[in-house]
Amino acid sequence: MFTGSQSIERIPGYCALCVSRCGSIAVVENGKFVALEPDPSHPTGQALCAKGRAAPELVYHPERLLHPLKRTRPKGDPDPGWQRIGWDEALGLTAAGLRRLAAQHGPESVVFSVVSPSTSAIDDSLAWIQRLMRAFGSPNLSIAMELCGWGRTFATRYTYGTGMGVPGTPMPDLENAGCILFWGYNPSLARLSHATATAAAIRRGARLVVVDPRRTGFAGKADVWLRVRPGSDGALALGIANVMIGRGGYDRAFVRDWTNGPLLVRSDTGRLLTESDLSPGGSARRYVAWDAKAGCPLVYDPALQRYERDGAEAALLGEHEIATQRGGVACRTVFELYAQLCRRYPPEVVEALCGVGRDQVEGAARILWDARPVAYYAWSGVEQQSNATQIIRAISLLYALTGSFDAQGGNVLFPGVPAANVAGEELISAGQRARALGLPERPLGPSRWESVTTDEVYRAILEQRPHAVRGMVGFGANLLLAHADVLRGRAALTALDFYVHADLFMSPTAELADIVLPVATPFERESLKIGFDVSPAAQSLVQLRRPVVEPRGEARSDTRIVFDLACRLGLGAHFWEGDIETAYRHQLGPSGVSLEALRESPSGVRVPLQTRYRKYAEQEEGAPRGFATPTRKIELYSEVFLEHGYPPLPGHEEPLVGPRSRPDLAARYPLILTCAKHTQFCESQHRGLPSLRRRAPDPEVELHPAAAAERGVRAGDWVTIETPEGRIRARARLNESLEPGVVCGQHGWWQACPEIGAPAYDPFGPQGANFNLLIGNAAIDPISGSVPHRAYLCQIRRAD
Ligand SMILES: Nc1nc2c(c(=O)[nH]1)N[C@H]1C(S)=C(S)[C@@H](COP(=O)(O)OP(=O)(O)OC[C@H]3O[C@@H](n4cnc5c(=O)[nH]c(N)nc54)[C@H](O)[C@@H]3O)O[C@H]1N2
Ligand SMILES: Nc1nc2c(c(=O)[nH]1)N[C@H]1C(S)=C(S)[C@@H](COP(=O)(O)OP(=O)(O)OC[C@H]3O[C@@H](n4cnc5c(=O)[nH]c(N)nc54)[C@H](O)[C@@H]3O)O[C@H]1N2
Ligand code: SF4
Ligand SMILES: [Mo]
Repeated sequence: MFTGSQSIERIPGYCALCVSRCGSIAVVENGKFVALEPDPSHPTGQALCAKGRAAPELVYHPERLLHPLKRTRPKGDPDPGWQRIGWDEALGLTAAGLRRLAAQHGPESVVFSVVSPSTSAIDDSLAWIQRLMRAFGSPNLSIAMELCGWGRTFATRYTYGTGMGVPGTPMPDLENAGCILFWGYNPSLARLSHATATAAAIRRGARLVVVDPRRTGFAGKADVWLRVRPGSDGALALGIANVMIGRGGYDRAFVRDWTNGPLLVRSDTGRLLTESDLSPGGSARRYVAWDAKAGCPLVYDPALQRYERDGAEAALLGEHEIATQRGGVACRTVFELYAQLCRRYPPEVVEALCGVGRDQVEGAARILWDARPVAYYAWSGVEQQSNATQIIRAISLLYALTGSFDAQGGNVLFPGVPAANVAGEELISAGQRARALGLPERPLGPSRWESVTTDEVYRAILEQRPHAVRGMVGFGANLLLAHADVLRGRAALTALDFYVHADLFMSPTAELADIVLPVATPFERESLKIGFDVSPAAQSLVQLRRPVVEPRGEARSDTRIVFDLACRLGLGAHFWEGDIETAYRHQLGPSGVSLEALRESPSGVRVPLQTRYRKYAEQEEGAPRGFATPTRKIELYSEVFLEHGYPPLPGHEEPLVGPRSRPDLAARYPLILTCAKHTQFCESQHRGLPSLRRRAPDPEVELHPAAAAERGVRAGDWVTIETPEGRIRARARLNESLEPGVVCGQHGWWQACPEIGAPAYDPFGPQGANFNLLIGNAAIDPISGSVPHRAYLCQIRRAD
């Protein structure tokens, strides 16, 4: 549009800055990006948050990296001696460095460290980065999986055979839910598109249950808010399940037909009873239930998902002496064992363990049943725990009781627009996959899927265990702000032979690289998005996001960097010889949507999709599809866990750094420390954007007025937070809704905002505010390596 000599352009697209990916319109005046506005015609475009509205400040930020840089002075020197170089030299040096490491130490000696797609626009490029990593031959992706995605992506697979809540897996069907359950999840700040859908659901009468130690926005609106003691969530889930089972308020038919609840467990070995236990010719792959009608064992064949006798009635509860080939063995059904476990958590025990009133436990159990179907989402509150895996299992089992899995209004696998998978799983050999760092210690953990924990990376660099890591390719990821053991992390990154890092800003982590590459913001680069995850309507949208303005300086998209680097590494054949358009065409192939059509419709093209429910019951090759687990049922009981020495049922485990497990520490550090994301900023980013920093100038810690008064602390005072690991400073914010023994901090503070005179913070010392200096990597989840950023012990004092 031209008004006089002014040109105003309104460009549809979406804000890619976080997991919400809100539909938006960029306003460009005379070639300058001046504003980002919501696009209500987009399925995720109802609203934008302050971060999205600050997008122009991000694009034009004076400290953006604009040129490739080369270090000229040794690491550890206070002056890195950054020298500006051209892209050709930067990519050449990078390819040479990586090839040398691959030749001398194997490609597994290079870790690919990537910012989480939940906090950034790396979603644009993640599949291509994974493709590069696999084509290169490294199985070591460091992407904060142990803190952010383990529960949603992998831990739930041990129960449902699928992730829950990440792209390509079931999502809460908020539009149709009768009851919404948010467990350690605060979408009001974390995912705006979920927040608007939840607000709409509440308006039409959906019920809401929130489990959170803090009274978040939705906790304030909930029918039941369960103020759980940090890290005791497993006991709470078992306790709610106990009430549901005790009252018969659960979906008995679903549990009987679609979980492994009816299968018998041998009391002597803990194994599922098999047909081979019963008779010489019996199969070890067929299991045994109890036929309630006939009063005798009943063989179950997981391949056909059928019991041996039609019309038989598998009993859910019960204990039976079974005549095996080697004599009688007492057996109980899985569900009997689960119900017994739950009975150890009656409301009064839950009250004592979790700090949640009995009435509320009962109330939650009632709502989850009466107001079903239940749609749920669990996130950071339960991911960053030393008992994360079993908490997530306990919640998964509770959810199974509701029978809402893949039911309308439950958690539904929405259909997706067909597209080619380009993440390159086929490009890495099984031999290389087996070199993922964490596999020897945690064979069921993230490394099974080529995701490694940061602690594993630090150890492999510093101690060469289980093998040496000498190189790193960083696409964002601010490891030294995002992860525990900060000082060890700094030592590790300093010790790398070769580290290349692509970023928007020179973060404290980037500062330790040999080569730094400038990345374009999402508003300066094109990207293809196939489906927006949160609803069927959102899933049907394919959009080619246009760049709003040209990249500043020499900044390039991560995708461009990946394709160019691939060619330099001799991997061009896997990357369409560097031609991104052809790669997009390949990706879009199965969808039937052309790149031309997408260019013509910048608001996106909708591909009609039909949502089907309860797909587990659909017939496939003569049997119901079932679930992708060993028993083809939802696994309340996990034999896989048993085989690896972990409890097959998710009994409650105390947080490893907590008042109950470490009374010795609790005497000196009497407060329970948790943390939460910041409304104004994503993780360790955005502190330099004036409009955001003005609203939140200082790092804060929330504490109860009573805890504050006891320490002579008033609102706004600077305090120190101290743990056995370290000490930092923050400003006290009083919060009456907390349990008085719980405090809640913030992570990610390092960057200054000179425009408003707001300071930087030392990431490595006690005068700074790097929360993760407070957390160690010693006490972690044995299965996943998750680190307890959400349940630790600390002391707070007034700062002098
Ligand atoms: N504004 C903003 N949005 C973001 C991000 C951001 O940094 N800022 N980050 C993005 C990323 S990477 C992610 S992973 C998502 C995360 O999104 P969320 O998981 O919603 O993030 P949080 O607010 O950190 O944590 C959710 C809640 O967990 C609670 N909590 C703390 N300890 C416990 C506990 O022991 N048990 C339970 N049940 N709850 C607990 C906190 O009080 C908090 O309200 O958000 C994404 N979106
Ligand atoms: N105490 C505590 N620690 C936590 C958490 C917590 O809640 N509490 N949350 C954890 C979680 S859930 C996560 S996901 C991690 C997050 O940790 P990280 O994944 O490291 O995420 P950020 O700190 O948001 O950003 C890291 C860097 O990515 C850069 N960046 C942003 N966008 C892009 C892009 O498009 N391309 C490239 N190349 N770079 C980009 C930013 O400039 C920044 O320097 O932190 C974890 N650490
Ligand atoms: S919630 Fe905010 S930062 Fe995230 S995509 Fe939406 S507007 Fe962007
Ligand atoms: Mo995250």
